Amino acid sequence: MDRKINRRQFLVEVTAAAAVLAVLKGKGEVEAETVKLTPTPTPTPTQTPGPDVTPTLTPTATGTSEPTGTPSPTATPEPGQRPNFLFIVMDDLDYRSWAQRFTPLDRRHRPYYNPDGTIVTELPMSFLQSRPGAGWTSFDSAYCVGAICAPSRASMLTGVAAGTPNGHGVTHNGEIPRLDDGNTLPVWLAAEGYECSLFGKYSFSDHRGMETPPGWTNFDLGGRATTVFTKGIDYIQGQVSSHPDKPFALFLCPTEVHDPIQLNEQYKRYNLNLADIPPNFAEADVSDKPLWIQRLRGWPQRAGSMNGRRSLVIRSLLGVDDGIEQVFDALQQAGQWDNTVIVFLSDNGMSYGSHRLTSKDTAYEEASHVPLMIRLPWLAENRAEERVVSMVDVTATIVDLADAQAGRPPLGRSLAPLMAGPQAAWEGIVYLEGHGSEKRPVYRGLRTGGDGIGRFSYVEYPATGETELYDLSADPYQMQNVAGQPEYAAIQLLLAERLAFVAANGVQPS
Ligand SMILES: [Ca+2]
Ligand SMILES: [Ca+2]
Repeated sequence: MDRKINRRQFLVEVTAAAAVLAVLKGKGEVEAETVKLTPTPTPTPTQTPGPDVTPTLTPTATGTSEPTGTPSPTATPEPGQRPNFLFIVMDDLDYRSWAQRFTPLDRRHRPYYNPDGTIVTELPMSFLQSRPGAGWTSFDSAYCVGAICAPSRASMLTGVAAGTPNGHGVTHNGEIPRLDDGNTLPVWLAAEGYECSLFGKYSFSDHRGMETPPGWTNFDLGGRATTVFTKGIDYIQGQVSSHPDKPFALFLCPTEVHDPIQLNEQYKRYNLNLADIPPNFAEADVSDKPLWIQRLRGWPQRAGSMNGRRSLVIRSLLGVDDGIEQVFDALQQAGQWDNTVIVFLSDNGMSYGSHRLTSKDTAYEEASHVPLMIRLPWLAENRAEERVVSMVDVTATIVDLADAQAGRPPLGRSLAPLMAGPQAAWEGIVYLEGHGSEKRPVYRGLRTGGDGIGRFSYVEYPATGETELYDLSADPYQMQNVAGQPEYAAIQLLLAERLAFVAANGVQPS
């Protein structure tokens, strides 16, 4: 593993391995093409099949739902002008719950119909997902580094992993005191003249009254979206009147949709149907999985409880979406809409019974794949990006757009070129890690999907020597671990080598 590794060489080797794999698979059992040399849309397993109908129940306010307008002539902010940043950081919101269409039902549990006779379906955050005001990139393959609250949020604030040599050290919930909070994103932004504020959740089980960490002007912990967004709106209105020329970075971090969920009044009696449960729910054959999965006992075997839980999540999101509309209105009224970069994301996902798991903190898709949307107000179009990105890329993006200096060697890279031009090169290899518990061994892994490499999930458990490799183009639900299978040997070797580099250095190769 001490062979010198660099990105260019990796691309050459992985392309060759992909060609070999394609030939091997052409002979036999696995049908779907595995490795593509150009980015491709993955099948989106989270959407219900059927006609793409426009929901009619809820008007989508000011949104434009598809690419409109002409490309921005500059694709950059005004020279010398630093944009504001608005972060909306959700808690435990998995990609599937966010992206999946559901069917609203009337009081007698009947669906609504469109004029053409098709059943009305809705997205859980139809206002935000209408991409109001244009300039949005929907990153449909975004991953957190550690798939649990405090480690993930610390990665967002530092741009590094937890357990690598230069990591932030917050490997488990409750360990936020281990964070060197004098060297974080708000500190770097404050050094450039930003006023940084956080309303809501900071790490995990935050105690009110904790000392305000460096970099923050306002640091007001706790609260559901209704509370957090009200404070955010007050701040936007007050900030602009008191010092309109000072750029701000505003983090609104509601507790939704972390358990326990409380619903806004108007959604307590809201009825809906969900799409079918995914095939990896209560996975029947786990003989391909590591021992800790095989040893799980008492996993949910009926979908009802999991769908009940997810239905609650969706009704909660309807309320959060209403609040986001009010926050955006406040930005517009304050004259800051055209100068504010907006980032919407979640700290981690949730398993909902997939692979017999109910929670998070694993490398599986359900736990580590999160929603991510970013709006650059100087762009005129909306678009979706399928290539794989990481939450630490978001941190690098903010540093880039603010023209700030990161105080830590970044694990991620700025997404700004990717948002400005879909033709921009993007490797699409991100690092995943989890630091385990009594029953779950420590893992580290890579999720891939970008230029030159297909969609794979590769995970190692150093304590047990077990490995998992999923060929996600053929097996999006991770039903069959192909680690050790001869046709994947070349790909697995390259991924193992690359993973070893990142784990040993805390950065991607240059
Ligand atoms: Ca969380
Ligand atoms: Ca299986």
